[in-house]
Amino acid sequence: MSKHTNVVVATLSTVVALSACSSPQQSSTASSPSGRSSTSAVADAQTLSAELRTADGRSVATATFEFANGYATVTVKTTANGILAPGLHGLHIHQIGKCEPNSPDPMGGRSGDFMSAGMHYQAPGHTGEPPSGDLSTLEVRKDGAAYLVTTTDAFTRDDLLAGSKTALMVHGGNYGPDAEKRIACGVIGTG
Ligand SMILES: [Cu+2]
Repeated sequence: MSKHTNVVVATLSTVVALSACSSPQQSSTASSPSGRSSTSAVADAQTLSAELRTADGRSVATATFEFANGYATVTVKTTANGILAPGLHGLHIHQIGKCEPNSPDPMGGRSGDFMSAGMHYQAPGHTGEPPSGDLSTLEVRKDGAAYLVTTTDAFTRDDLLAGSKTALMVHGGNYGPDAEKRIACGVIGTG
């Protein structure tokens, strides 16, 4: 005996999920921050930036820090290909806003490129690891380009501008001896 089999075609309602991940906010038209800042009238006043250069003065990347809603959105984008070596690079805010080639370590260590920027930045009252200024690793493509957007609430805008200011540093690598090298640096400021 052969049975007649009804083939039921289940109609799968195709839910087209238009990737619902929120896209990064456009930087140009920021909505008004939730009105606590009394001194600054424009949204741009909440943004800091840095231009990163190599020790021999080549411009290699720009960085912006947008402060809103209690955290910072950090964007790092290369402006020239072929300067940064492909691979992973440590990316940190260092404690002193200086980017000087062949400069002395303020702690008395060896001189070297960008050493006068000091150690990794720690926000007031923070002592633990990782330091407040440690950011996500910068991944550089084979063509030497990189683009990173990350977010942190480990410091405020005022923190980064206080005292001797701060600097954003790209290291030669993420592990091993290259991680010690400081290959691109930019003072973080309002410019
Ligand atoms: Cu560093």
